[in-house]
Amino acid sequence: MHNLAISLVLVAWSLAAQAGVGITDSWARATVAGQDVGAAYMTLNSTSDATLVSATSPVSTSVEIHSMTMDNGIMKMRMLDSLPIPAGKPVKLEPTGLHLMLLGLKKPLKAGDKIEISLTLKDKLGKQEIRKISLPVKADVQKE
Ligand SMILES: [Cu+2]
Repeated sequence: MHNLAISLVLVAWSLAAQAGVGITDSWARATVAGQDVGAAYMTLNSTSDATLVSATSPVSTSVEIHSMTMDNGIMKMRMLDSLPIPAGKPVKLEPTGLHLMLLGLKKPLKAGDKIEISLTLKDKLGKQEIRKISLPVKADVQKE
C-alpha cells in the first residue's frame, strides 16, 4: 500500500511538470523566394520557473533563439544560449523582440501553411521535455 501511494504521487508530479509551460499565439512569418532565414513567434507561459533550451524544425537546418534590440537606431540581433521563462511571467516572442530564427530554410514559408517546431524545455528541477508545436505561417504585418 505504501509503495502504491508513492508511485501515484510521482505520476501526479510528472503530469503537473509536463503541463508547466503553455505555448500560445504561435506563428511564423512568411518568406519570399530566395530568402533562407525565417522567424517564428509565440508566447511562453509557465507556472513555475522553466527554460527554453533549444528548438529544431524540419523546415530549416537549425533554429536559434535570438533577441533583438535597438542601439542608436541600429537593430541588433543576438543569439541566446537559452531563454528563461520565469514563473507567472509570460515571455513574448514577437517581431522587434525575442524570436526563434529559422536558419537554412529548405523552402519558402508560405502564408496559410503550417510548420512544426520542437521546443526543448527544462523545468526548475532540470527535467527536460520536448514539445512539438504546429504554427500557422502568416504574412508579415508591419506596425506603422
Ligand atoms: Cu534573428
